[in-house]
Amino acid sequence: MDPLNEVSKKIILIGDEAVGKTSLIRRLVVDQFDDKYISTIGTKVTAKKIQINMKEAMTFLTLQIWDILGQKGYTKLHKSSFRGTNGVLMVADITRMDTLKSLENYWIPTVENIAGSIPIIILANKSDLIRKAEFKEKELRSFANKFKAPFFLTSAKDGENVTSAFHVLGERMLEFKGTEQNKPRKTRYINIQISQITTLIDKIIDDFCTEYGKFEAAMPVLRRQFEIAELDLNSPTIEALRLAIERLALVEKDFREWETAEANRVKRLKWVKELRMEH
Ligand code: G3D
Ligand code: MG
Repeated sequence: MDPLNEVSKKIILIGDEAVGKTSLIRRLVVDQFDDKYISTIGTKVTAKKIQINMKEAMTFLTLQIWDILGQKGYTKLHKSSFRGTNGVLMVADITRMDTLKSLENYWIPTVENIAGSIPIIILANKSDLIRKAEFKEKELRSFANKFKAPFFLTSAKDGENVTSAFHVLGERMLEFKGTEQNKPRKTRYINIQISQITTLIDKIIDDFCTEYGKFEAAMPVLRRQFEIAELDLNSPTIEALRLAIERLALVEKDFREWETAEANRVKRLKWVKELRMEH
């Protein structure tokens, strides 16, 4: 047994809004369900070390867990976020059938297009609300079989299967050999309605990240400024977006020339104006 077997992998949790992604991360990392931790976790990449015993070898696996920002339609943002991902927890909410459909129609193809066929685990979260369930374990099983993925009924609230789900993903990633040759796959064409404001915010995020240089470093900055501007990516308003643009310009003036930051501010505000005129 090699006690010095240490590996680090990037994983992401994806799925529709409010399925419980942030809560699952919090449950794994701090073993809490309470909201008081929500402001710290979810603003950055969280690291969690787990131990995996396989074939008589023990591996210390550090999971870099990404709580992905934004729901469907943030295509540029997600493209950058999913890059380099080694494994995915695909999360649905057991009380909403549409969240399971979304995995099939949107999230799974989106991940496959960007990261290829990497290990995925399907989670039906909120198992504590089983009485309100819109789908049963049987349906979940046949759904997961289609993607040859393990599945779990989890509850971030009472903790059921949360640790197991992360562990099984860990095992799959350690077994997975495909990374080097793993070419992105073009799967089904995804046809969803995306609001114009979502498309615009996605473009502004991309623009800011380009200015900043490094995506991973730009993300916490964006999250922080969006928080201050009260810009909720899942239900954005024009007012909050304008404020966010002002905030980003202030930040940009710290690392870019004043003229460049100012030109970016004006350019982005113009995009917002054009959006308004189209209505
Ligand atoms: P998201 O990160 O996927 O958007 P959140 O989802 O983790 O923010 O959770 C969305 C809501 O679902 C939260 O409720 C959260 O408390 C609740 N939730 C998450 N996981 C579970 C679970 O396993 N069981 C139950 N009963 N609720 C859960 P609020 O009320 O804060 O919006
Ligand atoms: Mg969240």
